[in-house]
Amino acid sequence: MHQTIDAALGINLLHANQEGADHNRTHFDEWGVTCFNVMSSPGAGKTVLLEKTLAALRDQLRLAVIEGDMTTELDANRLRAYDVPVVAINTGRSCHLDAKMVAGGIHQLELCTNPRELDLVLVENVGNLVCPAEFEVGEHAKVALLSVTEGEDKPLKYPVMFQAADCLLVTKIDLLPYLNVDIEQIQQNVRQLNPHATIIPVSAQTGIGLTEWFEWVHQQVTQRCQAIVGSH
Ligand SMILES: Nc1nc2c(ncn2[C@@H]2O[C@H](COP(=O)(O)OP(=O)(O)OP(=O)(O)O)[C@@H](O)[C@H]2O)c(=O)[nH]1
Ligand SMILES: [Mg+2]
Repeated sequence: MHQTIDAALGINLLHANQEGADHNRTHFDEWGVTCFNVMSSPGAGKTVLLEKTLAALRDQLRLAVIEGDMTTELDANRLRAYDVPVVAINTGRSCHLDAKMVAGGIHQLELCTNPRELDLVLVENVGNLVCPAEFEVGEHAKVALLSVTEGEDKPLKYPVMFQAADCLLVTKIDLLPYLNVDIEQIQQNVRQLNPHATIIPVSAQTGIGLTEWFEWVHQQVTQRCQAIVGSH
């Protein structure tokens, strides 16, 4: 009985969240802005990747960040150094961002910039390998990171994020010489769950793979612009 009530509550929660996510996406679409939801377990390298991305692309694309963390503005402050609009959301006890929180972030963004002048909003989700993938926030693409230090089995044990990802970055590959981990096996395990994801091995430390990532970002933004022009 309790299980039935819990399941129904869960479905209602996800349904309400989905409506909020669709609402956020409608705003992004009206403004001609692409939005990525960047997700991983804690410490896989999301903020370092965003730092590299802001540094490399801020002269080519108009960027903004919505930064989700349970507490503190530590990551948000790291990103503010790149002179792009950064909004911090503290989720308190919640282990993921939801659509309502991101709607609040979007309104804060509107106070500090004209969203119609942006090309891309990067949402860094709370570090967690499970829950963020269940709650859409209005993104056009999901970007998941898995660091090589986490092991080959993680996609199979925690499949939801890997099934949903449009792009998977296998991070910290500079550490491979020091680990007993098979990067081919990581990629095969992801492929088994999600044959269509773009998989890019990267190291933010050495820069390997970052050019491919930047090209993927550009491609997504261009595709969205063309879709908007086509719909008018
Ligand atoms: N060796 C190596 N270390 C990295 C790389 N990328 C990130 N790191 C390190 O990994 C640690 C965590 O990086 P963050 O970017 O803060 O990770 P995060 O995913 O944003 O972490 P949370 O926001 O707490 O979930 C830091 O000490 C980084 O310097 C990389 O490519 N190679
Ligand atoms: Mg971070």
